[in-house]
Amino acid sequence: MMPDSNSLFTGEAQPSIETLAEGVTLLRAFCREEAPALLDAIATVVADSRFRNMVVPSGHTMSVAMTNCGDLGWITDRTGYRYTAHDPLTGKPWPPMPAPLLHLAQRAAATAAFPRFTPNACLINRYAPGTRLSLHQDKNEQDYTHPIVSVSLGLPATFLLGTLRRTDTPRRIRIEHGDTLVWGGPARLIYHGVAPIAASTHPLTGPFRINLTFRRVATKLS
Ligand SMILES: O=C(O)CCC(=O)C(=O)O
Ligand SMILES: [Mn+2]
Repeated sequence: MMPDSNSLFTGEAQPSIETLAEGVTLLRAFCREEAPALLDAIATVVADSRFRNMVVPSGHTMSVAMTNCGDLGWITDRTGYRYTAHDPLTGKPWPPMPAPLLHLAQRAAATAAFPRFTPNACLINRYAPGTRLSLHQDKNEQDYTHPIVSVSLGLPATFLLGTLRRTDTPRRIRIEHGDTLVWGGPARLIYHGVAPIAASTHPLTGPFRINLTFRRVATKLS
């Protein structure tokens, strides 16, 4: 990646690669330059499958608004968490994964030493100020050989980086626009979450943080 000369003047972080734990890599500013194109691609997805607040099995409505692109999309409703090929709101297949998103995910995974990542699902999360995601594992994929690639755009967040044990206190990692986090291998099933987002405005996303979570889901789900 070219050094970002503007960042010398704006105080933005320089691109860097940081190993946070075995199998967990933080790629700072990895997609900051291409963020406008990524957001354009996300807008095309959202035009067909809009953001919605899903209900978890307990009946609670999630504060984070979500949609998906790719062959499969993650959903939750009163009956549980799962992947589906169709958007339950439209009855149509989820929008295809736009090429700039797929290529970004594959570049990020390769940079983090996962060279053969072929995501078939991308969950798109939209956080307004005050919204949060409680500590969880990504474990509905039924294939843990591929990593998770998590791309953050817009408002900053505090990512809660746990371990394989739910009871361990998570580390608090500040994540900014363009940062990309990859976890896999021995870290594939780590607990993680997002602390409540602070109120602010971002030039590209306004009052939101947008997160893309790329996954490889087993296609023969039991
Ligand atoms: O927004 C984030 O940084 C994490 C999202 C996440 O963990 C998920 O969608 O499963
Ligand atoms: Mn997750």
